[in-house]
Amino acid sequence: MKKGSGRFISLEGGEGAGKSTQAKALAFALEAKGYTVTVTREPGGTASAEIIRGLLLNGAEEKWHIRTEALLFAASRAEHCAKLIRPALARGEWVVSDRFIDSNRAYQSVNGELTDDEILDLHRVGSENLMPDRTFILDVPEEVSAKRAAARDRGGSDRIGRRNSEYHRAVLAKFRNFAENEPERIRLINASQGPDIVTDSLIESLSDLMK
Ligand code: T5A
Repeated sequence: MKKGSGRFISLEGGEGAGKSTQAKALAFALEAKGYTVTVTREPGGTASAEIIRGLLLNGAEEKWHIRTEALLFAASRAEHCAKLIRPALARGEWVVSDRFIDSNRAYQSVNGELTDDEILDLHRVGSENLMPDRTFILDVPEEVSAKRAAARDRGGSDRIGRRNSEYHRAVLAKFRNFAENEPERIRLINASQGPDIVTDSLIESLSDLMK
């Protein structure tokens, strides 16, 4: 069943905040309301973008310079937007993406080498500035996020997940800052609660887009 026009939702937050869990649960809840939903993720989402994901997330920390890393995330997103997200939206579907541009803005700017404007410039060139209609930052205290990430990874996190706690704390501060500065698009969600309660909060915060 298909209803209304397509909407683009992204889920953001630190490692193990529950984004993948909520992407599936949100899609299920939207489908129950009669929407057709495509669930996807970044980096990745298409066959070629998943190859870039492997390049980015496997291997040693020093494998990529931070500028190369930012470009590769932008390249993966360009593929994802052109081949999966835009076509799905054009068909009138809802798209729920586990991470998108705000992860790029948060993770690749914390060391100060790249500015937010530079990362947004890459997005303008690569993805013609496609922005989500709504972005949820799943906010959990550091200790909860660490526990959930450990349960998920069983000890082996990826190249970026392995960065130290100071780095991840700075990423979380960036996300909270985005929500404060862009309140219309970006909503901070308390994701420490049980999964069903979190999904209910997401659905409630989408009511204006469902009209
Ligand atoms: N990255 C990404 C960048 O640096 N720049 C970019 O531009 C982009 C797009 C890969 C890495 O790439 C970086 C960020 C990352 O370091 P990823 O694969 O999304 O990105 O990495 P993670 O954030 O680590 O991804 P996950 O998607 O695996 O974690 P989630 O989705 O946040 O957590 P989830 O849902 O898998 O849950 C983790 C555990 O917690 C439980 C789950 O059952 C699971 O065991 N859980 C809950 N438990 C209790 N209550 C709840 N509400 C729960 N929700 C989930």
